[in-house]
Amino acid sequence: MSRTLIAGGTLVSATGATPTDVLVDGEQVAALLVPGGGDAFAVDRRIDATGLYVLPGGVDVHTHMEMPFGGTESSDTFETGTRAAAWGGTTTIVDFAVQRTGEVVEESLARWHAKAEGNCAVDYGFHMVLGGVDEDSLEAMDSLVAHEGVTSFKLFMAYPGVFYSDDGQILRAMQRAGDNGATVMMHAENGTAIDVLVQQALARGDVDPVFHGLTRPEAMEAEAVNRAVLLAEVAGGTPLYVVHVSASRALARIAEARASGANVFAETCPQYLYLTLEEHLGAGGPGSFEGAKYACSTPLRSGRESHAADLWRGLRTDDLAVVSTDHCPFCFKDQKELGRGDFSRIPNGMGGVEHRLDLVHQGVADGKLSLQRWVETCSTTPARMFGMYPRKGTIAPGSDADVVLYDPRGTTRISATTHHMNIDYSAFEGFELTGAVRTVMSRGRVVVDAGQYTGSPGHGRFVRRGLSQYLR
Ligand code: DUC
Ligand code: ZN
Ligand code: ZN
Repeated sequence: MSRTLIAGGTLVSATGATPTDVLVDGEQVAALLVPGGGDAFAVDRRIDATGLYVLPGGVDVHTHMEMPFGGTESSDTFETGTRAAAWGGTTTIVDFAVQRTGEVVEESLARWHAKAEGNCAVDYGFHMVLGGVDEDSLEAMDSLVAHEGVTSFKLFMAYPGVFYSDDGQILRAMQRAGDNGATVMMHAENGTAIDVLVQQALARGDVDPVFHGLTRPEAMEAEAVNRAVLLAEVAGGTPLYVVHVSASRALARIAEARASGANVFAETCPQYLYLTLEEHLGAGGPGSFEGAKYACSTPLRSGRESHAADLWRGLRTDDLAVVSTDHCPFCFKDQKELGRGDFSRIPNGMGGVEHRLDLVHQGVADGKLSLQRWVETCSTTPARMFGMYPRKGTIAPGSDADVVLYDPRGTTRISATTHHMNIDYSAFEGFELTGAVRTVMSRGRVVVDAGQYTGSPGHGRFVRRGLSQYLR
């Protein structure tokens, strides 16, 4: 067993920042020591963390590697996507295994295991998308929770004919989750109403990417969030986690449910904190297809309204508990281009798994978020929310030695020419951010250091998750 001492750094956790030395033994954290306290131990390697933050590895609980969607497949494989995650200081992902209508849930899960096993650079778990709620899939929920370490299920109120569940199906899945302890994750947009708006826009000849956002208005997200909150209440208080929240009114409904004491939780993603409908989805103006790079659902919101400021506030108040990426990359060439002349055919999604820690740290640099809250929303809470704590999400004796050394005075310049994701553009091209990942350790192994990747496919292991540890 090899021993490493990380000395001279400032340990940043969800509760504070303290000068601390960290002793790693094999794959786990062995001890936290006062500065200099590690000098008494014989170690194989000493990492100098002077001037650096030492934080628990990032936990991104919303990614889609090699996912068939929108007539194509997301462009990062488990190998390329988890390597990019490692570059950005994310040491655990939770990806979505997908059951489509008519498929057997256990077989779908097995397919996703086959894609990931032996290929991941960092540890990974799975949520299960239920594309067809029926007696068999309800039974499968019990079995995945009890035996497979899959304890969260995503349902869609959007995409009729693809992943869509109606209210009765949602209620039944929530009731089942209420019984077996699982968390229901919700894509909250009113898909049947949106489809009407989409058809009307196309009939008018409004085909540019910006109409992707204009046909998915804030009200459609807020309405669906409201319905999901009330269905979870009717189901007896099943834990509900709303994914990719982008709009002020959706957030307000979540805040209201939380103020009433409900087990309602939510995430947002960096794209909603930084990018807007006008500047990005509408890039290039009428006739331009540039905005296709920014087509994701829920969509980017208007920069003339207060969405981004409200989302930052939600992160401060815990109405938004988590920042994930919804990493679902499609190359511009040949993939996004499927939607030229018809925005409804643009594959929905953006790549971002590599830059979440930096983009949220910029909020710390700008005074929008505390240092502790950065670690809490990007690592500790996602680990607790999805049953991985304290193995993940903290640096404590016995936890996995997933550690990031972060230079708060460094600079990260985002560009498709330098990023490691398998995507031919960056939604954050040209961003210059305060802070930089210097060293990344995954279960005791240094996988990124001083601009070099030292990991390997297959190092990452499947994480069997327990029930949520974040319930109230
Ligand atoms: N929802 C997601 O969560 N990811 C990709 C596309 C979508 O609609
Ligand atoms: Zn979604
Ligand atoms: Zn997603």
